[in-house]
Amino acid sequence: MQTEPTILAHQDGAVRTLTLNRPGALNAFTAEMLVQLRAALNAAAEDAEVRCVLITGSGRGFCAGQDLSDPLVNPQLQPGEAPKDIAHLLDGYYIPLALRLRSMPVPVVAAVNGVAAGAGANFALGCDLVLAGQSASFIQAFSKIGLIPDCGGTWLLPRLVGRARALQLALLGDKLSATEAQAMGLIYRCVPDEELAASAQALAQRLSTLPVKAMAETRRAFDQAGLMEFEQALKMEAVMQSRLGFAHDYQEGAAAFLQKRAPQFTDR
Ligand code: T3D
Repeated sequence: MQTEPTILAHQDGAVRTLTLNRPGALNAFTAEMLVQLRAALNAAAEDAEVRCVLITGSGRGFCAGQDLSDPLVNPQLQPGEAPKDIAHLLDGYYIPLALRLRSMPVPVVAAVNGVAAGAGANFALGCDLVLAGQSASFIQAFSKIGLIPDCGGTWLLPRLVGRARALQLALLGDKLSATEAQAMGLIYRCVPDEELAASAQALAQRLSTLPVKAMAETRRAFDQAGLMEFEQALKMEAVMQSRLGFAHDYQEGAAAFLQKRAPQFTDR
């Protein structure tokens, strides 16, 4: 077992950076790592000092998805041994992780520094803004091992790039470069490798100064509106807007505009 933490946490101002830290296996997820990652996200969510989370990988990869040698999934069965039910892995680890990520009270930026494959790709795509270094890539590796996209892939991919391209990515499982991912609308932006860390940090610092409560509500509204009729979405917007209208950040934002000064947002 790895002695170093599989997730490193670092605070810089109001930004909490979480680094996936199993570089020898391209940061592939083990059960222990999935637990540590969820705990780190929980800790960030509960810490009032954190106004943005930044997730990246150590070494040359972002995350190669599920660690296929992890005893939790290892399909190299001994004679007479029954196959493991993948549902335990998804119910116990990936679903709580994906739900935690998607309900963070602050914006989450992914800085994809290398290959993001399988659940590693879909974990990155579940973040709010995805930046990638030019040499990074995205692979829906599931079809190559006889599985479907998980960690939210079936929901995220068609919404991000449309059904035709989602099927192309999922069925062929080809490596998509960061440049192609940006052109396809799968990610926010591709930047030169040497600029990734600084660009991601600058973006996260900028987000941390903005009204983060409204951002988390925007994510929630987008996720819910996709399942609604237009009129329902309008009504949902009115309910959320009403709540935000009573909050400090709106009062502060509007007052600061009228007083021609910089706003100080504090809601979370
Ligand atoms: O039961 C279930 O599995 C359910 C869970 C599903 C969720 C999923 O995420 S399914 C998808 C799982 N991921 C994959 O299938 C990706 C497997 N990895 C690759 O295809 C390649 O490694 C990459 C395309 C990502 C990168 O290729 P490359 O050539 O840059 O690196 P490499 O040499 O293949 O890998 C470097 C090391 O990382 C290597 O170890 P070694 O030989 O140096 O000791 C390799 O074995 C290890 N590694 C990479 N991916 C994984 C991994 N070890 C365990 N699991 C991995 N997923």
